[in-house]
Amino acid sequence: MPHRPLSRRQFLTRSGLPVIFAASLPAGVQLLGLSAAPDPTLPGKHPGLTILNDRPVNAETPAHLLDEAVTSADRLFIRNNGIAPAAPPADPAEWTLRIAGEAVPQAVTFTLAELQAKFRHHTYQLTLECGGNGRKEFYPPARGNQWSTGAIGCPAWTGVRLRDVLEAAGYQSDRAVYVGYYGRDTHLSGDPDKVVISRGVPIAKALEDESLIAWAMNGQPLPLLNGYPLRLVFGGYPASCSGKWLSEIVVRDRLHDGEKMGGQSYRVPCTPVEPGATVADADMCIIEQMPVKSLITSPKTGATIAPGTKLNLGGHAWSSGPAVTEVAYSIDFGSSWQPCRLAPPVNRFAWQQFSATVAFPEPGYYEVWARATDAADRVQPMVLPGWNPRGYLNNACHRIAVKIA
Ligand SMILES: Nc1nc2c(c(=O)[nH]1)N[C@H]1C(S)=C(S)[C@@H](COP(=O)(O)O)O[C@H]1N2
Ligand SMILES: [Mo]
Repeated sequence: MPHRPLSRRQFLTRSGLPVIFAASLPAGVQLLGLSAAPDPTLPGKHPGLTILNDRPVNAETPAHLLDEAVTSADRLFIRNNGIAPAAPPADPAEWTLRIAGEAVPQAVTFTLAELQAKFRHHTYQLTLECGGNGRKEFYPPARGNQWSTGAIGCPAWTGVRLRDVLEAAGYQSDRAVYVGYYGRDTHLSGDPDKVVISRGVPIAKALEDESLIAWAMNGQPLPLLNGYPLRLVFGGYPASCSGKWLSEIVVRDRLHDGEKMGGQSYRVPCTPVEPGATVADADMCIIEQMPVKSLITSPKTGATIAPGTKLNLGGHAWSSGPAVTEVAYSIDFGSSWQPCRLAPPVNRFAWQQFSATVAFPEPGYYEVWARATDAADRVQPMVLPGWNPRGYLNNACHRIAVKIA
């Protein structure tokens, strides 16, 4: 998706100054800005979020703001491919969700009120991570939002099981292959007939207990920018599968071929390639499971610790279903590793908290690195893993700088 330059009016909202040659700003180039003034706050969002783009809106969360075990709604990142609905629907109870597709003999429509009344409610803490989280580190650079580490969060989601709704719609299990979604956002071109994004998951993933059609985050209605009033949530899969402003689900008898399912979007080379390679669409495979990963959320990078004092290190680790079994930290650039304490997940696809009390031998500059291993014996790489054209799946160890002085 090419990024449009910020319009004159849009930049005015940031600094108060017009950008004189705004029309000449090449697509994708970010303005440096003049001061350290915080970004304007997005509706319902924490002022500390970093805004990467404002059309479409994309904002990530600095690591230290993700310290909570359950991510607050105002701290969850935003990734929009198009223009979000400008205002919430007048009557959210009347919001409709249609279930259709080749493997549904007769399309069925439920209102949100009917979904809430007819099906059992479930709550799970599920990680939502953009497949492009960490893209910023790829070299040669990859096109797209330059996420650092903050396109991740793990709130508690409440809704109904996708499986229960598909069963009530009479889907044909012998024909069902893939589930696709449609949402009520608008294409950047403004063309009402153009679909912004229509991705989905294989039927086996759709039928898992934790696969939700959700209307609440941490017990409150979803924030508008995160899909209010209704969205899908699939933990452990790229967040692009979790459709927002959900209006339709199609149960396909083939691989879903919606917008951004093919080409180079949300796909990686089926076999590793050399950095900078051009890869034909036919040699690209859809990203399914997300890799094992961890994030240090305390202290904030750059912390100063008095000599002789111990550092309380903390953060989260997650994987795509197999639990994280081990998190280790290093203060010597990965030469040696010490174990962290690690909590079990509250449910499958929830992140887990790690902590350690770290001592430093003498004053100076250090980096603390964290590395997670999961029950499938997958280990985070210390440096950037497989380069790919669009910069997906960077699960390299997270690191922070610490000064003992
Ligand atoms: N309708 C719709 N759903 C969408 C998107 C979108 O642009 N439109 N973006 C997807 C992508 S790429 C991501 S990473 C997640 C982000 O969810 P969040 O904005 O709630 O953090 O939503 C997904 N669902
Ligand atoms: Mo994404």
